[in-house]
Amino acid sequence: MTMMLTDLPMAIQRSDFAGDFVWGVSTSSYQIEGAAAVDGRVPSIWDTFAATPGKVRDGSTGAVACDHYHRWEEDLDLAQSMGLNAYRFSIAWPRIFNGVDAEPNAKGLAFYSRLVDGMLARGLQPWCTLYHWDLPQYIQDQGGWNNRATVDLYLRYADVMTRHLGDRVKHWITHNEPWCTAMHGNWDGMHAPGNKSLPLALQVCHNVLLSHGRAVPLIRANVPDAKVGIALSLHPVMPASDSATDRAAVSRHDALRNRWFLDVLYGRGYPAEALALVGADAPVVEPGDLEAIAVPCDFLGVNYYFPEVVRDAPDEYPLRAQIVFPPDRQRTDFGWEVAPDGMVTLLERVARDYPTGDLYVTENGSSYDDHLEDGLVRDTARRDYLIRHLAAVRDAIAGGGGIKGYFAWSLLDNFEWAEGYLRRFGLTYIDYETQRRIVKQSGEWYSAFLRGA
Ligand code: IFM
Repeated sequence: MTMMLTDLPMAIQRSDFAGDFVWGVSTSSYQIEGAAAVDGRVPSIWDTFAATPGKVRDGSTGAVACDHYHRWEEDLDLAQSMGLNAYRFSIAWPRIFNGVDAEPNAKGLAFYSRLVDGMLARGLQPWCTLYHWDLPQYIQDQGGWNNRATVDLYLRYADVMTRHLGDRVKHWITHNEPWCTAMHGNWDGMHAPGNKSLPLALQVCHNVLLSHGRAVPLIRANVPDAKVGIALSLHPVMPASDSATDRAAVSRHDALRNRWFLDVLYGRGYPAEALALVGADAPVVEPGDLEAIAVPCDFLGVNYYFPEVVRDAPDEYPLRAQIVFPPDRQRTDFGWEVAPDGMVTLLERVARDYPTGDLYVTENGSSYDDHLEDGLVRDTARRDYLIRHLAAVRDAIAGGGGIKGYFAWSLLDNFEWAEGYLRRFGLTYIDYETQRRIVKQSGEWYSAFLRGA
């Protein structure tokens, strides 16, 4: 289905949003930094996973990626030239600690210090994610997130980073998309470390959420004026048909996909509906865990990409529900449905049902098969996706969702996990042969929008 330009809410402008609205882009360490063995960085689970034949579709790794570790000044210049006022990045834990009992690595700390100073010098508010999936391999070798001791290692890492950067970084995100850490990493095995066990995934999920809950007071103690939150990947869930069975399947799917995170973070414990479905596969929860996880935060980050459509599927364990892909939907080249209305539904629902404090869209973006032609990348579809989703944010604000900022995914094309370099999400094209950066038409549009042109 082709979107006509006339269907677009072209009238959208920056002045439709509050003057202090946060306009950013999101990035993550393993996806852009490269320099895998430089300045004392040790392997992460993604180095190991990507080096395993068959795990990443094009056989690639993040060893070089966008070489951002060496080209960060150029990349921050790009972000600044787009007219952004914020920049979301993550720290590579394997650059900071090279062993369980090691002292922090001064070169790793210095890199992030330079990066943050570079943001501030360019008028970019730093938004730091502590964990975006690149767990040090030596921690995985001791059980990774399935081992409760990893929570303590994470707290030590969070302590060091917030002491080191807290004088300049005020916005902290404990984890990016714990669903992916837990479920892709340990249930379907699509991500590192590649396990395939539901009980393992649920225990990992619990330990990750516990590490979040325990880290929040520690971050606040180190950075008194900190704003702390977590970024969840959430999906509105729609029924494949109007049948009562498909609608019941929606509730079951939503219980694990969304409420498993939202309910526990906001003090309701794990949803009874999901607990009944997973039965003995539920995680071990120790006394005090749920209270720790439900620590009040300053904001919630919502990463929105697409709705999930589900149907009743009695044979599917544990949810008796199955995701389907209706053929009549507009989709990106990655096959993800383009549904800005879903973002309105999702943001309004989260704001209505949970005491989240401020909401930020911490990721939103689209992957298309871009081509560099005559020095230009005419990614009209991504530009239109961006316009329509910004209009959706505006509509969700009008509908009562207290959304205070929007971060596009992503500044640069990058290593898209199990898809390697086959998927491009950037507002800027990367020519991986030369590492040349070319701002795409979508990036030019975002820039014009931000400048009020
Ligand atoms: O590239 C990822 C990112 O690391 C986490 N959120 C979704 C993006 C697109 O798949």
